[in-house]
Amino acid sequence: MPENSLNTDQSLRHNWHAEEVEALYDLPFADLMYQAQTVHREHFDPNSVQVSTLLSIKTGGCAEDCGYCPQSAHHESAVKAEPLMPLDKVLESAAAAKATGASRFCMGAAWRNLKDRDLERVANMVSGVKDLGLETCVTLGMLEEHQAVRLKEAGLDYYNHNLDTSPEFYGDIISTRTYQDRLDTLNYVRNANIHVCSGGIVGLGESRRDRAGLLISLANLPSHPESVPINLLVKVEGTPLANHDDIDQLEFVRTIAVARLMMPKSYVRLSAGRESMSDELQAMCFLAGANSIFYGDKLLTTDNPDTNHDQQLFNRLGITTLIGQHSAPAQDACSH
Ligand code: SAM
Ligand code: DTB
Ligand code: SF4
Repeated sequence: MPENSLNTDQSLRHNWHAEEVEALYDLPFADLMYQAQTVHREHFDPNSVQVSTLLSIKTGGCAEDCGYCPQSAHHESAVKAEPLMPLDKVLESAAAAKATGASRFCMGAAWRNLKDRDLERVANMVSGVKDLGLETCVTLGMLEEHQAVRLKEAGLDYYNHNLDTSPEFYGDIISTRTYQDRLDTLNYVRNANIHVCSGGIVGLGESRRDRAGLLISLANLPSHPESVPINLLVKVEGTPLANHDDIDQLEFVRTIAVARLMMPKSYVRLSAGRESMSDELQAMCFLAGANSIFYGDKLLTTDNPDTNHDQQLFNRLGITTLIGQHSAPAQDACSH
């Protein structure tokens, strides 16, 4: 498949149902890992991981009430609201990311939705980052159709917008926008020929059925997202979920493995939460089929493992990062 082609392979399944996905989850751990690793090797180099760098271009003060998020104005976290970052600062940061070898630069804004008054400023950021020779990604909340078209025209490669959890559990976590709102945004992004990055969070207090439900919602989209971030809840003081019980770590690995099996050609990103994971748990996630991470000391507002540590881990595991080059899957998976 040529560089930048979209993930529309019709041989991929879009008709998953709950019982069969739960049956995958129920497999003995070794069998699940074996299946996931086998499928992973059919489509990707198992020793290669794609890395993206994140920058918060508009921090805090968000109108949404997402229960996990330190940037929501509804919660009393230590994050303070800041205005949209000026273009020169964004480009400075992108140039620094490029110098450390990042291939994709992801800009995140704590917005409920993109306002037309900010559209041109963000479009200029996208064009500026693109001109530096980086792949571009933004996550700005809900989009309207014309905004997706404008961002594509500015040079946007990826739009991140997560479904977060199952449709059934969603209302326990977010009340200020609906699941359908999120699906509408993904549809506009796809129609504008922008690569879709969409995943969710594990550890919100959801059941296994909900985790399966999230993966079904993602896999049963008309095309699989090219990139599927699986976040482990980062518990932040002041958010409603700050004192939640930890999820069983093997259940997290199972979720990565099931995502790999259901969306075999998508990049599965071991996303937020790595700071609280041991090297061994991360290694198990890579074995289960995760092949992308965020690289850099910070996510949006919370800590990420430092880059030296990540580099050492990759060295210990014999993993090549796709830093400084476009990722090239082993066979015919869509290119990133
Ligand atoms: N405001 C935009 C939105 O919600 O689409 C973009 C930024 S938002 C921070 C992007 C994603 O980060 C969320 O959808 C959620 O999945 C993830 N996220 C936010 N806070 C998190 C936390 N504490 N732990 C894990 N993931 C988190
Ligand atoms: C995604 O799924 N995870 C990233 C990215 N997309 C934008 C964000 C994680 C945020 C974790 C909490 C924080 O740092 O504020
Ligand atoms: Fe706002 Fe996004 Fe945080 Fe929800 S996840 S509160 S939309 S920044």
